[in-house]
Amino acid sequence: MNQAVLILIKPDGLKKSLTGNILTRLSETKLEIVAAKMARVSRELAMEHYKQLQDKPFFEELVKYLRGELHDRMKVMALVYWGKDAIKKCRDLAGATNPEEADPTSIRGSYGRITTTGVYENVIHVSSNESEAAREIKLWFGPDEIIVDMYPMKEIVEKDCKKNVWA
Ligand code: DAT
Ligand code: MG
Repeated sequence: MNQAVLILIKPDGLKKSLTGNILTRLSETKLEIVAAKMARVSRELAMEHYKQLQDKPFFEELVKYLRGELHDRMKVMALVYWGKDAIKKCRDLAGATNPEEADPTSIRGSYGRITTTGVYENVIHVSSNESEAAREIKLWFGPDEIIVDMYPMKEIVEKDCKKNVWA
């Protein structure tokens, strides 16, 4: 069964110039990339993304980390990978949440670290299951940004909606 999974290259991954290395590692999965963009991360988006963890003592630092406040770049690279067992394949390559415990050949084991203030800088986010993937992908992408139809959508007509076009 084809699955979709959200991958975020987090601000530490971008700052360390790891985008190419990470995409190369992920290409080992032979999955298809069906959406990709650079995204600014508002505080609301970061809090919504990690809402399951809102009661954890590290939540505030985690939100700052995802926003890029710890790496002076307020952006992440967001991608959707699509294919058979996509979640397990990507999570196996990513490695354990704690980068010091992750298999050293995994992405997090190779490139992650725990800061002296206790932030797990683990380079990438990978959705943990199908329902989380659906929630996260709909949070980060609109239907027109994904090149396969994976979730139900509807057409709406927005009146007097302002948007930027090329001048
Ligand atoms: P994962 O990212 O492997 O799905 P998660 O969803 O449990 O792990 O946690 C989300 C992020 O929160 C994780 O990538 C890093 C951070 N985190 C988790 N546990 C932590 C801890 N004990 N201390 C600091 N940060 C933690
Ligand atoms: Mg998770």
